[in-house]
Amino acid sequence: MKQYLSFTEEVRQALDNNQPIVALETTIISHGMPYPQNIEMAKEVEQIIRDNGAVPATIGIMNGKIKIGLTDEELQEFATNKQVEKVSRRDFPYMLASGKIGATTVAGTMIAAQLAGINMFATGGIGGVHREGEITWDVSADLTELANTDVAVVCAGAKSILDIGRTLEYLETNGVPVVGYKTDEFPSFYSRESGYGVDFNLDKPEQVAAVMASKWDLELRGGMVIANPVPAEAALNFNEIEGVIVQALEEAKQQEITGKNVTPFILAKVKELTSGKSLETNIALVKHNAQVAANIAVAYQDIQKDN
Ligand code: PSU
Ligand code: MN
Repeated sequence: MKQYLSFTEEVRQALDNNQPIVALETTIISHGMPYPQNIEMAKEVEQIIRDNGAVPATIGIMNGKIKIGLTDEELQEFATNKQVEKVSRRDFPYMLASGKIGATTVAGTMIAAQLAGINMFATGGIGGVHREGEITWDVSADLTELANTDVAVVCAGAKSILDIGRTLEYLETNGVPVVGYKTDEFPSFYSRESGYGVDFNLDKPEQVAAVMASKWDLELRGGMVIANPVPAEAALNFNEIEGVIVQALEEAKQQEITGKNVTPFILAKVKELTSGKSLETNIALVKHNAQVAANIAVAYQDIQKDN
């Protein structure tokens, strides 16, 4: 398995020295944001993690290798190359065998992080059960990965392009704890509210780290969702964004968009319909998630040292 992994020097040293590490995904760079905001965001987020005492490991696939940590040139490639594919669990074998360039989703990044021995990951939003998923069966592979792979994911909840209620039901069935970070309500990415609750509301990085430790000490396999609401000053109005989402979903249906193209199509539409306002919110929440993930990673490493 190790033959498929390739580490940057920074990440390699962090692993050797048991330093806290935070994984980052590349789909958010290649398919989630336009250039040049995507590359600016990617570099800023890495720096935020360093400033908070952890080491960033941005993950992507290139030349038949799973890259754990990317150089600035590689990041630039993910931010600009239009051939970059979106890589979830089912895409790994082909992507590695073909040597193509691929950006990892939440599911893909969790797989790679676990292979590398990293259990903390910061992103924007997770995939979930799509609206009308009971008809289309469009359920993100992110959810199955959360059920099975031992990585904690700090996110701003799930976009309400999804059926948040069914997404939370899926997570419950599969034993994935959903922690609200300083919130009782599961956030909906652009907004701090969704109308749905969380399983546990925790206020401190040490508390979240303790939950991670006991989950994995007990070998209760699988991930955790740490839902961290977008900072209030960057949040969008829940009802306004709902109108935009309904319109974007309608267009996706009319154009018969299916499979892995659904999420990128809707994300791009929402961005277009909010004339860029959603992009600012998106960047603000990812930065905040990176900071919280670094704080939790540091706290988790402290627990491991004490044991
Ligand atoms: N949700 C967002 N922004 C994103 C994604 C989801 O708000 O960029 C990306 C993530 O990489 C996520 C993927 O893992 O989309 C889910 O895609 P799908 O629904 O096709 O599983
Ligand atoms: Mn899907």
